[in-house]
Amino acid sequence: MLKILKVKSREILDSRGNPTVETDIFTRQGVSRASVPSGASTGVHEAVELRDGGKRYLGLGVSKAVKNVNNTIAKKISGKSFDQEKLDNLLIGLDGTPNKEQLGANAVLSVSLAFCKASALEQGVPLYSHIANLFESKKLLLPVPAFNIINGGKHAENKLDFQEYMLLPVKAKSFSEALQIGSEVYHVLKKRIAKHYGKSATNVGDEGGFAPPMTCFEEPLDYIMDAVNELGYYKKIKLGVDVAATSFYRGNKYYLEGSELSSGELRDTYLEMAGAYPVVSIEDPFVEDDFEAFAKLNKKIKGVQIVGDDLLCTNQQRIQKAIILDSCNALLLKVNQIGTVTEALEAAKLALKQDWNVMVSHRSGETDDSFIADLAVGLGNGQIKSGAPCRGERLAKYNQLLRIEEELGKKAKFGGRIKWQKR
Ligand code: 2PG
Ligand code: MG
Repeated sequence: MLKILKVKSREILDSRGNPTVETDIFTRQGVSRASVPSGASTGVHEAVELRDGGKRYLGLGVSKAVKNVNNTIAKKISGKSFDQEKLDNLLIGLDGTPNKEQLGANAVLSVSLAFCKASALEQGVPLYSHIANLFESKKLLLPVPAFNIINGGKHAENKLDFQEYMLLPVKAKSFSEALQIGSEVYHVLKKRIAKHYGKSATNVGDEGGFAPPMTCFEEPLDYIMDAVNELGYYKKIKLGVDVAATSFYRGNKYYLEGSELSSGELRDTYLEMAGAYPVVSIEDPFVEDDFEAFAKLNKKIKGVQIVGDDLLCTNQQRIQKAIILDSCNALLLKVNQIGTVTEALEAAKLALKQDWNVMVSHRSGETDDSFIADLAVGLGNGQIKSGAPCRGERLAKYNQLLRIEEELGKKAKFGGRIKWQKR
């Protein structure tokens, strides 16, 4: 049990320049600070991010959420002792709604994350070790990074409908080698895009990937593969996409690159894509509530993980439903979709018990908080996505993984849980 002496929350800005919540928890050992990220392509079933509305910050202020921490939550937890589960249960009860709309998931999560860091500090262990203990995980594992190097969808002002085109150096020997591969491919890709589309096409989207004026999903995949081949990394890498299909779904149809597709036609498109490119990960291939369409693809496709993000929203009930219907075989784990560390760990546990893969994920609006890097190592799930190997808020996570790798030395194992090749 750890005694909380004081709690102090404030409004800061995220990587898109929008307000978000940062909270400090004071214990006898010192101050532990955490801030929360924010999505753009948010699932409707996510926990609620409390925003002020009104004129200030164009309605996006979080002063109410900050007040909820500094008043309501602080009153209940200051001077009292907790472990993570006890604190999170108190926060869930204090909010009292299924989606944390009363206090705001942003308010609740900032406290939950800061407390997790404070607990590691109190025990004098690294955050990843503390998370591994909480998770009862036996192994620490450096995750394979999924670098989102071309941005589309809601993260960029171009015509690409798929939101993210990712490079996964699955056959790198270590996390540091994976990061090096990611960085080299990123820079060669930049030159190739500049050559064909002009320099302004190398401007980047929200997650640090390029946002060139490409128009069909094959183009980014071709450009990435050309850069990979130029560098001789063909055998070391695989590709992934986050389709975020809800963003181009209207009235029972998918509007992809000017064509109107049924979910069956879209499924065939994915099957062709997986045949033509070394794609091993497809996230949110269909609209967020179509568990059946996911299941049909999951059944047909081989050697590819089908990742539920908007579909699952890190929510145990939705994961349970996807398990029953066999809708996917991987969970995208976003702590702010559910709002507490305990619930996020439970969601991961449920998925891993089913032998699913788990990919720990950032949000498109981020801060320099690197919690998810430690989270991935502590869970030992083997995968993380934190955007491109570019922009400070993305690299805060990748650089933390470098430090962890250094600290673990010979014990630093890399990417072991990923089993898509066998599927
Ligand atoms: C996603 C995420 C993160 P956002 O869809 O997976 O890449 O985007 O945070 O906008 O939901
Ligand atoms: Mg997604």
